[in-house]
Amino acid sequence: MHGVSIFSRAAFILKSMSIVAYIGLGSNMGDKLATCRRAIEMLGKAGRVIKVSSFYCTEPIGYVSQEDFVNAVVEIETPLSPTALLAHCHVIEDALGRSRLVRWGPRTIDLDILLYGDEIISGAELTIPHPLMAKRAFVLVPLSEIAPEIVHPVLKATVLQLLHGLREDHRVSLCDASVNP
Ligand code: A4P
Ligand code: MG
Repeated sequence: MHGVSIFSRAAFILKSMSIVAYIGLGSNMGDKLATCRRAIEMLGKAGRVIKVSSFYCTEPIGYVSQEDFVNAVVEIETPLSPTALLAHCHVIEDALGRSRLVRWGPRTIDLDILLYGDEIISGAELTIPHPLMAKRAFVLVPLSEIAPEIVHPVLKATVLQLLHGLREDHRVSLCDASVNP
């Protein structure tokens, strides 16, 4: 009985220390949908996955001679610090065969921490909010599906407002789950 109460107290403390974070997923090599699904399963080890957006098929931005991407966003409640969460993301990327040959180039999976509560972090290894999130439809479309009213802590605008203010028109469409894009 005593053990149970210690356990539930520890669970309560962990939960009260948890932060809600948003992680963007992108894949444009191999079985993109399956890789994204596997990455989401593995994110379950970093906390409690609360929401997952639809999968979107998106035109590549930055380095354009590559295949279309599958992009999605996950909401996770995590007891991990931002750097520990980033390290967990790198472990998942490595396990799913990510190599880093070209910046913005093809990848089996890319995990970006978009938001971590309302924290603002500006370091050599980690910048939160993700510096380019507000300029990218492939992030804002899935993010607005699961968290339209979340406020960007630097820009002080909701995700929906950022999406409506977006000037780029790169293609972002729902993936047809029956095919591997
Ligand atoms: N890093 C700093 N802040 C963060 C953060 N908030 N989340 C550092 C994750 N990582 C962060 O990342 C390089 C370094 O960024 C990491 O070591 C980490 O310490 P990377 O994943 O190795 O390289 P990358 O992804 O090629 O570079 P970067 O700058 O993260 O590019 P993005 O922003 O991820 O863009 N087009 C479409 N349609 N869909 C896409 O998903 N993705 C990219 C890559 C380009 N075009 C795309 C897509
Ligand atoms: Mg990245």
